[in-house]
Amino acid sequence: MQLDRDTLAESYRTMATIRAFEERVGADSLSGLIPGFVHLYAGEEASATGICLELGEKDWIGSNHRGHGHCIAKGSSVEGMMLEIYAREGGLCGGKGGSMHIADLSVGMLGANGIVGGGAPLAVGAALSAKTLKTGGVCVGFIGDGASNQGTTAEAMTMAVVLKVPVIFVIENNGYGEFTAVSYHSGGIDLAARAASFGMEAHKVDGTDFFAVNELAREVIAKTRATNMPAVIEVAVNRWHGHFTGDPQAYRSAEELATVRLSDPLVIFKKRVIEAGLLPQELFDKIDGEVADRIDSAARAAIAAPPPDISTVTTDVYVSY
Ligand SMILES: Cc1ncc(C[n+]2csc(CCOP(=O)(O)OP(=O)(O)O)c2C)c(N)n1
Ligand SMILES: [Mg+2]
Repeated sequence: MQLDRDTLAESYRTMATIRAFEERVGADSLSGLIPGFVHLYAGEEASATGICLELGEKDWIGSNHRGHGHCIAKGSSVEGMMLEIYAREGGLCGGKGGSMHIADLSVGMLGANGIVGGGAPLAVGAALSAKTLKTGGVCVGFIGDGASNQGTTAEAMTMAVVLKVPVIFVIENNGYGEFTAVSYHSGGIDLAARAASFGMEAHKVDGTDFFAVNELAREVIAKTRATNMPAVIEVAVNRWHGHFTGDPQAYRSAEELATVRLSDPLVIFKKRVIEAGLLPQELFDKIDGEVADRIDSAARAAIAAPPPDISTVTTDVYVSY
């Protein structure tokens, strides 16, 4: 394990924050407190956290409709995100974007995206700008297994290889595109191998294991940063909830739903770190308590906040350069 104790504790805090955030937002969505669709990232925490730990201020991420975990791992304020998701004044996008359109350029988060496959070209564009402006930055484009079938993704991968830009496509393979299993929607092929056929190095990793994700990310991101060569990481993750909150998941067996929760990335992380004698159980308990308080305060503040004023409806539409 190459990470120091502080980094281990902060990485756990990030994963625990994503989990608690998603469980709260899920419950409040079902109660009708949140407008619009909400897609939860619970179960997939080690992917965003392990990858984003290797990114800095000059780096960007592109995201998708299941983007809360990506935002939190890249450093967005959970308070600002809550206000945004509950459609309140002061949200990261003025309370006008909502769950599927949170963007936070202040931390290099290019935006969640309701268009499946829409994030990959944005990631290539950001990587091209980093290369052109010689910032030393890279861009990670988080896409799903379903999005990896999109034409936009194929075009983005082609472009990335042709232009040699520092982009890392992270395919979060959670086994489903909406309600259709990956074995059917992708024709049973190997997603990393297909991505590799565009001319990139492609890797696979177990997304329930934070350490495996992080070690691979460290190696791949450093190489892309040094060479401008794009790369792919396929992360095998488990989607704990339905495609969106309220999806009864009739297409998954009770056994499958129970089994995926046996590989909880947070529990796996804790066990490894405690057994290695690096951090005590008490510290994890303390972090869990602090995270629970923070999420509860953020949600309460969002519920109490006013909606955006009607006069803002036409603002923030265009960017002035
Ligand atoms: C262009 C486009 N087509 C279809 C949809 C409807 N849609 C929303 S999410 C989704 C599945 C995405 O699957 P995946 O990329 O695996 O992401 P996951 O939801 O599993 O995280 C689809 C088809 C959409 N939002 N945009
Ligand atoms: Mg999927």
